[in-house]
Amino acid sequence: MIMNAQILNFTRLYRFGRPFSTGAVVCEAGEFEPAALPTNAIEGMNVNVGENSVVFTLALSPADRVYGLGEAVGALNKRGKKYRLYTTDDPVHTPDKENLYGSHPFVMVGGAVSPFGIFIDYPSEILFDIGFTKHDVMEIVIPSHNFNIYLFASPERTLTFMEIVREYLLLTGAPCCLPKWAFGYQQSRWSYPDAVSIAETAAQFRKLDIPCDAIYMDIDYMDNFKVFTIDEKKFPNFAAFTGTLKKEGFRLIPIIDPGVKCEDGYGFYEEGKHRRLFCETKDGSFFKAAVWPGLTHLPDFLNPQTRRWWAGLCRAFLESGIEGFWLDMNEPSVFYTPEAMQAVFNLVEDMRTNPDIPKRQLQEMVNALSNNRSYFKAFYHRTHLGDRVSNDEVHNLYGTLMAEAVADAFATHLPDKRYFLLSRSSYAGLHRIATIWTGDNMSWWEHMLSHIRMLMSLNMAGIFYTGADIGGFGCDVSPELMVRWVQLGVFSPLFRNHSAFGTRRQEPWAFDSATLDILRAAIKLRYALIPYSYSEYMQCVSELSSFIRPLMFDFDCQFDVEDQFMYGRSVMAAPVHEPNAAGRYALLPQVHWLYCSLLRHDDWAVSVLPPGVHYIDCPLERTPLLIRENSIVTLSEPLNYVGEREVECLRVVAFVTGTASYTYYEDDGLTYAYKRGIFSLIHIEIVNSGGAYDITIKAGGVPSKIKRIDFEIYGSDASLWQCSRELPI
Ligand code: MIG
Repeated sequence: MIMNAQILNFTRLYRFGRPFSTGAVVCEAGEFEPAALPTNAIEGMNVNVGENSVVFTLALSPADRVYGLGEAVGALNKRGKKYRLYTTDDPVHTPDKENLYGSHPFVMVGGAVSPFGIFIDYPSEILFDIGFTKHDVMEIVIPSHNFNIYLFASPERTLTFMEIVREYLLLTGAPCCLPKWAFGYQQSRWSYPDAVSIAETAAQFRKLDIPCDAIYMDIDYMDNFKVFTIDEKKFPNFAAFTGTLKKEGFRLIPIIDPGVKCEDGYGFYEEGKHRRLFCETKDGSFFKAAVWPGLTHLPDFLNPQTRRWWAGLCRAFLESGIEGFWLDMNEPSVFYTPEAMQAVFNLVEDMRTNPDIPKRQLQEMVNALSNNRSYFKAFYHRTHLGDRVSNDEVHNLYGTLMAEAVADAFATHLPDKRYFLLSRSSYAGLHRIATIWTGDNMSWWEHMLSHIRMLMSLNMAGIFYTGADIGGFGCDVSPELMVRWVQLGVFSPLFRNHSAFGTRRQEPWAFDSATLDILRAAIKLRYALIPYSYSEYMQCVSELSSFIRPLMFDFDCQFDVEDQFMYGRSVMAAPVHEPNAAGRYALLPQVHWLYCSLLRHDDWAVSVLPPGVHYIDCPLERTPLLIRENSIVTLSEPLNYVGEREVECLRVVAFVTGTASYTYYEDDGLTYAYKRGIFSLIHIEIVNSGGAYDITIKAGGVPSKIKRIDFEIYGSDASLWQCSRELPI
């Protein structure tokens, strides 16, 4: 049966069969009328109900663009590729890959057709063939008869892509607001295995005058990879250690993996077994999955009791001063099962006596060991009603449910504190409680471009604050790639340098001294921009409009620009992402732009560029940044870490040919007081009156800590005009 209902502003819900309730949607459809089975089309898409599937097809014209799908390998415009939405741990993101760690089944189509969006709320595999098999056809295959599909379309008027994103966020909820320190630089490595190496790393940052806010603890902090343990030999007094670091401005972010090691006497394993909180096989025994700890059981996060239990296990960390977690392997990732491994042993045994067995057979069998789909069909969850459902049927929810458990721990134990929660796997709706990074990229130039594209696509899916491993996770990074990536990182909300064990060290000081100086300058630029970044982020969340956007969303662009993006409303990033370049081409749409090439946060070379395609010079030691005509950017002196001291002087850099106005937002950055209206606003208006500038400043909300604003205003000929104003006025 299919029902449909008109909800929100321009959303239509079609319900096929009896969908599994995924939790992705926050808004209730309410009462709605059953409609006739659409034998032919929904909003121009053909609907084909097959025996085991429903297939939507849509003809694409050359001018149509397709955006969305959140985390995916490939172009921003999704045309020309196949995407399989089935969460998986794939550490090699080559262009042929169809799926990654997340599932965000939301796409928008527009160009020849008036823009519209589709969100398919279905927690298992969906195939999007977007002009791959047939160049001019998009085909969506849902191998089920039970799902919700939401269409965002208006018969009355032309929607913009941004309006469709906003409608999607009305439906799935506002992104959660991370603490302000999340906008600092973060250092990670697999691993800093003990307190000594973490303390040394922290000390290096301060000694070398490089700002940093967080250090990650990868899997080696645990006792034998047993989740919720801390190896006491490595961390003799964890709470005291956390406290000392926090005083120096560093937050520690430990990793949590889902698999619970099967080891007699290990309390959490015993308890989970006893309370039957682990996933089971068909016959009711606990499913065994090999991951880092060896054999483990997977917590059944679909079961609310498991989530409550898990939230309780987080408590000791929170009591030790932890304010953020990093959730890994929650697709879930399974290296192998004992049965699958046994089959390999059997084959090897057969090969001893039978030389005719081709070696390739063994090779293939070994390759198929990790994350084989058969595993996910072989274990079951318990729903809140007590029914059983195979993991495969709800596969894409596992990571989000794990994140929900951890988010609950924060909500329960630190109710007024904003937390930092970074998950690898995600499903639509995760953005309400957590965020993601884009997993195991490589130190490849190509993955800088991926990073840029995913920032934009993930922002469309509501994940405003996100990023990729800066410098690349796998492989060795060159100093030049590191520099360019950190310069991109200035505009990547999550600014985390992370790398895998066995790879070249990637800390800022791991290269030559010239590289260190450039990296330091770029990181300081990032910190100088935090007043703008944070103010923009908070306002974008409250307006439900993406923080990072492709140019095509804000301007008339004849074609897709995939390697530049708007970072908030005033700034465009055009990172250099190719080797041996001393600049790049940039498309500057519609208005004039102030091109700034920054040697340091306080050393800018500027020029005014008219609309068009320009080659912008940008030697290695400079970070490129563009300010939109009639826009304002707010900066401060870079601190060593967010909150080191009160920012009392705001620096305003503006490019004004007519009138520019900006609302600067500020709050405590740590609690939910802003939800109760405890924040301050400074409205700034600058009018270029030919030769001079008229500045108006108005305060709103609670009194701001800002005592002075220093203005640096550039006019149409790039000449600089400076002045200062004391506050309050
Ligand atoms: O199988 O914890 O994506 O960030 O450093 C690899 C070790 C497991 C994968 C994560 C990566 C992390 C690594 N993990």
